[in-house]
Amino acid sequence: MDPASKSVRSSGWVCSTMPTTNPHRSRLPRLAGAAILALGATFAGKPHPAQADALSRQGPSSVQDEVDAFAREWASRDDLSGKDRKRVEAVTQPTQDFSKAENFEIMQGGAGTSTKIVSRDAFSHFNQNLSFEEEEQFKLGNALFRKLWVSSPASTKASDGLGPLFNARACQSCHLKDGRGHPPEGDTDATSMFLRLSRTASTDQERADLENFLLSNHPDPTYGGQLQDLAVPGLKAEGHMRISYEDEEVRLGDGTVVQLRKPSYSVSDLAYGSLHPDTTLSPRIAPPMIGMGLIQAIHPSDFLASADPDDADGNGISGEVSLVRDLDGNLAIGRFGWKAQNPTVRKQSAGAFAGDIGISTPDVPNHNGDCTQAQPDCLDMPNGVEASLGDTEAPDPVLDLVTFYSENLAVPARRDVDDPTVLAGKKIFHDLGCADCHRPKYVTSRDAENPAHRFQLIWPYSDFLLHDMGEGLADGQRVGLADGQEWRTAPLWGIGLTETVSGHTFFLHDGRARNLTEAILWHGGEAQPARDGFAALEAADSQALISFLDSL
Ligand code: HEC
Ligand code: HEC
Ligand SMILES: [Ca+2]
Ligand SMILES: [Ca+2]
Repeated sequence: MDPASKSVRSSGWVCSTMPTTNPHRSRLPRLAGAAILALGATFAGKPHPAQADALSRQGPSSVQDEVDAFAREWASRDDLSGKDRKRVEAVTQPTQDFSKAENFEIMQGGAGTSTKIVSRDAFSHFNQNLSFEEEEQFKLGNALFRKLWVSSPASTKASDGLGPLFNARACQSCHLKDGRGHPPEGDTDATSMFLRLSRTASTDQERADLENFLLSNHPDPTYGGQLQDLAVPGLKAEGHMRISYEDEEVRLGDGTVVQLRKPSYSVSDLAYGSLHPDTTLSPRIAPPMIGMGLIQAIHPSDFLASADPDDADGNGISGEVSLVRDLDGNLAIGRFGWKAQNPTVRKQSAGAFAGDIGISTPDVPNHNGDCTQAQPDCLDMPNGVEASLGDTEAPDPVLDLVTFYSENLAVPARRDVDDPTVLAGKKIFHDLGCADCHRPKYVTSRDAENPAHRFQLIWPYSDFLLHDMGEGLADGQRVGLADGQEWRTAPLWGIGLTETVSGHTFFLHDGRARNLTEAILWHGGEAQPARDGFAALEAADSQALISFLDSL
């Protein structure tokens, strides 16, 4: 069956007489297609040659022109006819009626939403509107996502090349059950979490590279962009992440006292000397894997339209679009990662192969991952290239399949959408201003690469913009346009199934929050008024808000 027609028919929202493809399909393929080739530019600590080229063609003085041209190019929903545009505007307006569930709200991931019985596998189903051939691709991708890479040389030629430095041997080790990671418990390794390393720019050239979006940050000169706590036999791991927590008491409006644990991070057992004095540590847990292809299918103009970097509307919220470059040197919107530093699932995945597992792919072809020039033993370790298969450790189609898998994990259906407590909580969510950042709904682009992701009404509860979240959540690390206090609004779909899927309820970028209440109480900066509103609620109202989140 033609996947396009299938997706139209099974979507409740889309009227079946509508054409699914836009006659003017011109722009998104460039963004999604070219950006697909994007490279983990930070690994080498230098701009990729293609990006440097793009810059020398244009000259650094034109970067503002380039940003302006990008904004003009994506000023409106060019994928929609005038009539469609009106319809989309109407359906994505925030609701005013909290007496009943909204139409199609239950199918929060559009036609691909998984309606399977809730279980530990709730995040592991494929989008329900994939074609049969695509289901097969998804399954192959799943096997590669779970595959344990081994060190070279090995008898299993197609599976070696691990490291030499690495954090885990498989994607699945961190994204267990396609769910979220958690901080290490006790002295165990930081399996589903790691530290990103980055230092401030120290020369004019380095500052210019940041301003021109050629790099998102400057890695530590010795340890690179990430601390790997594991290494292949014969090589020393870089060191270990240490966390210590300090309790802080917060008294809520209803008199309850909540203990928040404030983490501090350090590294121990550094095997290659000290870190650069300006290097900062940014802890990150692995986010859940659902709905990523749909996020990728949101039209760029939707991000630009909700951005308000100078807070022109005076609501205290100044979301900023994360701009990054793709491999061709073109600007693209950063959507993935806790600081929205990656434009595509493919780039994020190639970066994970390189930095987290130490496996080269056609997009990030160096075989020794995050080894730096200051780690010559690491550079000298054998690699896992098998010439008969290709010239990287994971030659095509490994990255294609893993990317396809990562793009097509279905968002689970909502539960209890018309429960009166959930509806009351939903109203509180809107009244407190949570929805100002956690934007409920979008209709994805008709130009999305995969027909299954086109023109879907989706409910990720995020504007995917960067927000200053205050000192409490700050990591002090700049990544692209995100400064040390800024984070991407975390999407909330599926959040109520965290315990079911992952067996824990650790939230936020470093898993410091032990439940949803703590996660909200950590909000500061632009979200301070919303947080204070929450803290002042009567017990029944805060319980209703939590019930709403649990139904997502
Ligand atoms: C060592 C743990 C670890 C491994 C292994 C790992 N990831 Fe991740 N993953 C993370 C973390 C941490 C993040 C958040 C990164 C950030 O914000 O900098 C992430 C983010 C992502 C995202 C973006 C999620 C979002 O919500 O924006 C995708 C997609 C992803 N990983 C795919 C993969 C794939 C594919 C692999 C295997 C090639 C993989 N990951 C291996 C830890 C891991
Ligand atoms: C100014 C924008 C903003 C507002 C307003 C806001 N949030 Fe957030 N929210 C964020 C950002 C950014 C994060 C990610 C922060 C981090 O991980 O450090 C986040 C994270 C969360 C998380 C944890 C998600 C996860 O995956 O770990 C929850 C739950 C949450 N917000 C709920 C709420 C609720 C409820 C409200 C209203 C009381 C609210 N937020 C208001 C921006 C906002
Ligand atoms: Ca390798
Ligand atoms: Ca490293």
